[in-house]
Amino acid sequence: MDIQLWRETLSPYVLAVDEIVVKFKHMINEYRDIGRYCPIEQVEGRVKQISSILEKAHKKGIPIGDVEDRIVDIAGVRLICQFVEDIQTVVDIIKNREDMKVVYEKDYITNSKESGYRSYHVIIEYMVNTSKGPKTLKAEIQIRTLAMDFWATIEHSLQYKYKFNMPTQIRDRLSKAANAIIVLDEEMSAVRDEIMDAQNSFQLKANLVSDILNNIQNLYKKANKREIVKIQDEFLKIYETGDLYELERFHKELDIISEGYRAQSL
Ligand code: 0O2
Repeated sequence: MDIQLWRETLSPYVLAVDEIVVKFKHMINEYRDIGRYCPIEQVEGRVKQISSILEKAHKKGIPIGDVEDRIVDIAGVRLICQFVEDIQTVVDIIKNREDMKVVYEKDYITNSKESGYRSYHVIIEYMVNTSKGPKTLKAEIQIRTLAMDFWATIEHSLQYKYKFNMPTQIRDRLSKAANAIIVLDEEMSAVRDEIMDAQNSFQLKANLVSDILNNIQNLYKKANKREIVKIQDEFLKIYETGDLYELERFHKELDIISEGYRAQSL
C-alpha cells in the first residue's frame, strides 16, 4: 500500500480521534460548569504512526489487508482520572453512550501485565461521517489514573530505547516503581472524599465569582456609578472572607438587582 493510500485509510481515524477527544473534553467542561467533580481529569488522543502500525502488523503476523480489523488501537484515546475509583465510573459512562459501542474490555488493573503495566482498556466501535459516507471503525480507549499514566509513559520510553533488551536492573526498578504506584493510588483513594470536597468547593467558588463579575460588568451599563462602587466594595469584602455561603447570597442579590434593571428597560 502506498503512502497516499495510507493517508486515505487513516483519515477517518484522525476524524474519530478528534471527535472523541472533543466529546470527552466537553464532558469535563459540563461537570466544571455545574461545579461537580468530574471523574475524567485529562483527555489525550492520537492516531498510530504508519511505522508503528506496520511494526505491530509484522510482530503479530497480520496481513496488511487485515490491519483495520485486527489492530484495534489505530485510533487511541486516553482518559486520565485522579483516583482508581473513577475508572469504573468512566467505563460505565462509555457503556451508556449511544455513539460508542463497547466491543470488548481488557482489565489490566485487576490483572496487571508482567511489565507492571496497569490500565483499563475499552475497545469501541465508533461511526464517523466522511466525505465518502459513514464508516464504522474500532478505537481503543485507555483509562488510567495520573499515577498509572506517569509509570506507563516512563516505561514506554524505556521500552522504545531498549526494544527487547531492557537491562534487568532497570526492569527491576520499574517493577518496584509499579508497586509504589499501587501504594500511591491507594493512599490517594483514602483521602479521596477530602480532595473531592476541596476541588468541588474550589470549582463552585470559581463559577460563582465568574458569574458575579459578569453580572457586575453588565450592571456598569445600567446602574449609576455610586451603586456600582457600593456593589464592588461589598463583593471585594465578601471575596476576601472566602465564605461560599456569603458569595452565594451576594450572587442571588445581584441577580435580583440585574433582573430589576432588565424589567425597567422593557
Ligand atoms: P503504542 O506505542 O502505545 O501504540 P493483543 O490484544 O495483546 O493482541 P495489543 O494491541 O498489543 O494486542 O494489546 P495490549 O497489550 O492491550 O496493548 C495495547 C496498548 O496498551 C499498547 O499499544 C500500549 O499503548 C499499551 N500497553 C500495553 N502493554 C503495555 C506495557 O507493558 N507498557 C506500556 N507502557 N504500555 C503498554 P502498543 O501498540 O503496544 O504501543
